[in-house]
Amino acid sequence: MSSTPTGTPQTRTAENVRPLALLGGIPAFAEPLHVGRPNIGSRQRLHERLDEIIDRRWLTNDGPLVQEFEQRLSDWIGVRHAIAMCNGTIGLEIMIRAAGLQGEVIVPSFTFVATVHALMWQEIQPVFCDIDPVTHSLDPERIEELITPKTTGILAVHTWGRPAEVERLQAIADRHGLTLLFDAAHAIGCSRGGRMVGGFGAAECFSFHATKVLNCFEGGAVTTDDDRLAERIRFMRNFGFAGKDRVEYLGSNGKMNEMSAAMGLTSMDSLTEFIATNRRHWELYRDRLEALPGLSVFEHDSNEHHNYHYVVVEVDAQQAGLSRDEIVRMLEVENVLARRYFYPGSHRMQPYRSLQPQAYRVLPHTEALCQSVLTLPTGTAVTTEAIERICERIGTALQEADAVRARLVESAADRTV
Ligand code: T4K
Repeated sequence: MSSTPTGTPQTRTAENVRPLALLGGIPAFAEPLHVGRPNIGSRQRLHERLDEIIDRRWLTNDGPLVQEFEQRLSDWIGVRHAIAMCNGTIGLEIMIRAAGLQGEVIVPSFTFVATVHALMWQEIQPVFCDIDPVTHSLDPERIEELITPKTTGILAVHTWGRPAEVERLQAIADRHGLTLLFDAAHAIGCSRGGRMVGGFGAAECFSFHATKVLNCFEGGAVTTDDDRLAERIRFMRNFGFAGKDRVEYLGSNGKMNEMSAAMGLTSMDSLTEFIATNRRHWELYRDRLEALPGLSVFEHDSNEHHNYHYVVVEVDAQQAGLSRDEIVRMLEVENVLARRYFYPGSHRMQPYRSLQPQAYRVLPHTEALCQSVLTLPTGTAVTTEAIERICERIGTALQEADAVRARLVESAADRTV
C-alpha cells in the first residue's frame, strides 16, 4: 500500500503493528499526519471560480464573489450582516475597535493567542478570566470579580466550537453596561438553543483560515444584527472610507480578496459533507479512546448543530499511566503530529508573561487544561483507517506505559548530551 502526506497507514503486518515506533517499531505513518489539514471541496468548481475572477479582472475590494460569500453566510447564520475579512485576527481587531472597547476587557487565557493579541494590539488591557473545566469557555461565575471602573467589555470564545454560555454572559454584560463580543473562530455551523452562532452579543468574529472547517485560504468574517456597528466595521475594513475621497474613521485594510472568497464559496458548497465526515471521525475517536483508562473526548450537545472540527482529548495522567506530553511525544515518533492547543496558555506567552506574571493565580482550570489537553488529526484528509491506527497506538502505549516513559526519559537524556 502506498503512503501519502494525508496519512495513509503503511501496510498493516504483524511486524509493524507492534512494537511502538518509540520502542523500535516502524512508525504507523510513513509521512506526518497533521492536525489542521485543509478541506478542499470541488476542485473543478474552485478552478471555474478562479477563471471567472481572472476573466473579470476584479481581484479584490468588495468584489462579486466576496459579496456572494457574505450573502450566503448571513442567510445561513440568520444574521443581518456578515462582513468578510482578510483573516480572523484582523476581523477581531476591527470588531473590537468598531464596538468602542478600550481600557480593560475580560478575556479567557485558554484560547489561541490571537484573541488576546487583538486587544493588546490596540493597547487594551486583557484581564484574564478562568474557564469552566467542562465547557472550556469563560466561567460566568468568575467574571464579576474582575470588573473594574475601566472595564468596557467581555470578549468570550466559543472554544472548540461549543458555544459559550451566551445568556449568562449577556446578563452580566447588561448588568454592568459592558459590550459583549465573541471570538467565534471555531464555531461556524454551531448552534445554541437552536440559534446559529454569529448572532450573539454585539458582534461575533469567525476565522476561515486554511485549517478551519470552512476555509478561504486565509479569511474571516464579522457578523452582527446591529446596522450602525456593521456600517462602522465595513468602513474600518476599507481604510475608513465612507465614500469616494471621504474618510470618516481610523481604518485598516481588512478586505477579503476574490480568490479567498472563491475558496470560501467552494468550501461552503461542501460544508455539509465536511461536517458529516468530522462527526463520523469524532464518534470513532470517542468510541475508541473512551474505552481506554484516563482519556476523555470533549463532548458536544447532540441536540444542537455542531461542526465537530476539533477532536480534543483530555488526559488524566494518573489514570492513563502516561501524561499528555508523553502521549504527544510517543505519537510524534509514529508520525502523528498531535497538537497541545492552547499550551501554555496566553498568560504564559509574551508580552503577558512579563506584564502579568501573577495571572496564573486566578487561572487554576486554565493551568490544568493547558497540561492535559491534546487535539488529534481529523477532517476530510484523514481516513477512518488512520484513526483506528492512531487509537490503537495510543492504547498500546498506555498498556506499555512504563516502557514508554523509560524510553522517553532516555531519549531526553540523549538529547542533552
Ligand atoms: N481566535 C481563535 C480562537 C483561533 O483559534 C484563531 C486561529 C484566531 C482567533 C485567529 O484566526 P486567523 O487570524 O488565523 O484567521 C493554527 C491556525 O493558523 C489558526 O488559524 C488557528 N486559530 C489555530 C488554532 O491553529 P498554528 O500556529 O497551530 O498553525 P500551524 O502553521 O502550526 O498549522 C496547524 C497545522 O495545520 C499544522 O500541523 C500544519 C497544518 N496545515 C496548515 C496549513 C496552513 C496544513 O496541513 N495545511 C495548511 O495549509 O495556528
